[in-house]
Amino acid sequence: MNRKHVESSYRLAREAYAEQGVDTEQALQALRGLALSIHCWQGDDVGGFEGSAEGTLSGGIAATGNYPGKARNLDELRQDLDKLYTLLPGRHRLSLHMIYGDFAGQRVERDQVRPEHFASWLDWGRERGVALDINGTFFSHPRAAAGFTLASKDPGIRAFWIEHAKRTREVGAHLGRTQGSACINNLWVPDGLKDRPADRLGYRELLARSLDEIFAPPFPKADLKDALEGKLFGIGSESFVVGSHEFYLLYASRHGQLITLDSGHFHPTESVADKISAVLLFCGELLLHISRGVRWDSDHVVLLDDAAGELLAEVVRSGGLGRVALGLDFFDASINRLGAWTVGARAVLKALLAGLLEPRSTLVSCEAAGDYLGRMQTFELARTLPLGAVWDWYCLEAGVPAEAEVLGLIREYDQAVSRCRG
Ligand code: RNT
Ligand code: ZN
Repeated sequence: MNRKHVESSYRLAREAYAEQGVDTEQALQALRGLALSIHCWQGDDVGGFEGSAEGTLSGGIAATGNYPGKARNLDELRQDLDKLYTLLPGRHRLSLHMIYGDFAGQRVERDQVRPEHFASWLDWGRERGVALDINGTFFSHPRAAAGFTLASKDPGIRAFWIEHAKRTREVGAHLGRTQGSACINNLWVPDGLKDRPADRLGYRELLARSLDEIFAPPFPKADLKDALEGKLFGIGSESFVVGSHEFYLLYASRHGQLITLDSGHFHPTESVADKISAVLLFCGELLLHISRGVRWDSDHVVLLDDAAGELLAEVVRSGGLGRVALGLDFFDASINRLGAWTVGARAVLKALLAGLLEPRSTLVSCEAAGDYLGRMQTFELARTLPLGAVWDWYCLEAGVPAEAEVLGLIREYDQAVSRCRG
């Protein structure tokens, strides 16, 4: 990539944006300060490294495809992550699941996981300036095989998962305290029914009771922030999900947790972007799981499409920068996994940049004046402004490859590393 060329394209782009009242330098400054929370589970198809035969994914989520080269252990996952971070401009967090602890070949039950199992992750993060987030793992386990965890009518199963959730909070608080940056603990459980339920209320009462127990121990918000992720349906829970969006939204707003909005967890015609301003008004903060559903909650790699564009632009428009945690949640096993990660994470950053470069004051003043044609045409004009030139410049300035260089680097890694894994 010719640096001179990128630089002169950027200079022209800067002028084009300036004509629309947009300061590209200010937008890039804002983007520089934003951290995504990269989901570790794209690297091994949500398998984790518990050292057991229970590695098959369950709980109504599925990673389809059998592209070679997935990470088979922590070292390989970290190797892939190191490469990934060289391909992303900016400094980004890493989101772990409890099944990614460093168990050193030992079988550690989910209700026994402790902060020390994440000591090597803390070292890893410290060396790289990467802060960690956490997720409880309430799936891919014999005690979740009946489809229920925290809302189970079996008291033994429920107690087991309540303990797991408590352990997850302990791990999260330890991570947050040690790294000096609050760890977000996201809780998602698959509980639900395939067919028409007879006792919705009963299950929801149980889930609420479990949450009350889980969140009873107080932790400083500076160490730990808890988030709750609802869902419309999953494979095997087509008719009823106990932890629906309304359930968690109300629970979270009443008890001070964050609501998690996963872009794949709503009806396909429902706008997740529209929810951001509403939630922020009353909750102050929220967590996104940025994903791309194709017909259903399919967790496809995020692309710079209309849905991602609207979602991330709404974060900017709603004053959500710094208040909306930007988690990623997709997993594609049909292509090189580093490639999936890179394309998806960069797409989110591009969507954020597009949001930051929106001719905001023109749009808002047109709207306020009832000039809806003006607003419409300004949105249209914004679409063809030279976003790519600003993005490439941002990447080069950050010391990472411009857009046209990405594919070659992933192919190189595919040949030199991924495909050698057998
Ligand atoms: C499942 C939820 C959940 C998971 C991850 C692996 O539908 O989206 O966030 O994808 O925890
Ligand atoms: Zn999610």
